[in-house]
Amino acid sequence: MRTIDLRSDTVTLPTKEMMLSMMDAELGDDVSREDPTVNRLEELSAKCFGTEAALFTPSGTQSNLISVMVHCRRGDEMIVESEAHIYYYEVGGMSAVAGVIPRLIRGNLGVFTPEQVIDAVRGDDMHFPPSKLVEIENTHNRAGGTVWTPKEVSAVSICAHDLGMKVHIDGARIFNAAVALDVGVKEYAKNVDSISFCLSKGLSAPVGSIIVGDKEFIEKARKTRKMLGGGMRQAGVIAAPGIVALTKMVGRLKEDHDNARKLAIGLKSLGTFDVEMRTVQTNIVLIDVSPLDMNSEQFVEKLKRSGILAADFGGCIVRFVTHRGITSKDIDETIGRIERLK
Ligand code: TLP
Repeated sequence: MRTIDLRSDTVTLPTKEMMLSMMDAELGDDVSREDPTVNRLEELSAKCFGTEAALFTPSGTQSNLISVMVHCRRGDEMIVESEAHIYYYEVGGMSAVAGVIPRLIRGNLGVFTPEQVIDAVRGDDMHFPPSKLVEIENTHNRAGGTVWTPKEVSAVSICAHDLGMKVHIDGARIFNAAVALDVGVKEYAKNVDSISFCLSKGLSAPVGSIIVGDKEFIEKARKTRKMLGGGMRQAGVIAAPGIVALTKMVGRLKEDHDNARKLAIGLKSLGTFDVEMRTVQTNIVLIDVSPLDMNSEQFVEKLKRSGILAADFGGCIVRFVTHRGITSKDIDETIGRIERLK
């Protein structure tokens, strides 16, 4: 029985073109900025987002941490959605390493408003930490891959700037958002101070993430990356597939979105558990298995026995993520196997 791996788009393997690009990559010492392939990836990324500069890092987690460390000082406060990846899944790095305290606000499907930001800022009373950063996650992972529109991002950013704060987007899956709305990622970069995005999720590169921003921000980010141990030497070997990811893989994300929708509709039609259709906007499907009198851990275990891998999202929520390794036929097979579960 073929295993169908819907745990995450992080499981995507590099394409043959990516593998070949590693063999041919021109290399140098990237800490001294002498790796032509890394330089090319960074230039390409900045161009793509319309920013002055970009920085290649080993992971989305490190990109987010670097961004927080550049935008904030220890003891500062950051306004963040209550289920944001940076708060939920990044080992508390924002506090443990950057010394930043989170102020949580609850979004609607991951999206919050300028009014909520205004409410969250408590001003410079003696008792409160300075609010210095607003973080937006697009697409929002735990909300189910939900999309912020450029207009929603701009409204929050303008408000944050008026209040003296910077804005960072965790755009690990920002290309999914852009493809879903048929807009360019430049639209998201217009009013924010930094964006991180991942090459190694739906875009299928084996490693890596990028931060984009203005020159001054990226210079500081480069130094902070070095401090965190993320200064890499002949990093062109991993940047080369990143170039393929950025130039060749964005268009195909629509296929993942179509497969996610097909999966959601198919699972809903089984009528055995709840499927939150409002959140099926990109490549993520969340189901609530409580009608089966099971928790997510038990259901994921049961799925595994039928050769389907999904992610335990806590409580009764199970997450399925579509990606390049999943075909439309795999979706039919998944729905069939779930229907036959005993
Ligand atoms: N997300 C992973 C897991 O960590 C949960 C996944 O399978 O979805 N921001 C967002 C929105 C993410 O979803 C992730 C990874 C990251 C940052 C971190 O990226 P990496 O794994 O490169 O550190």
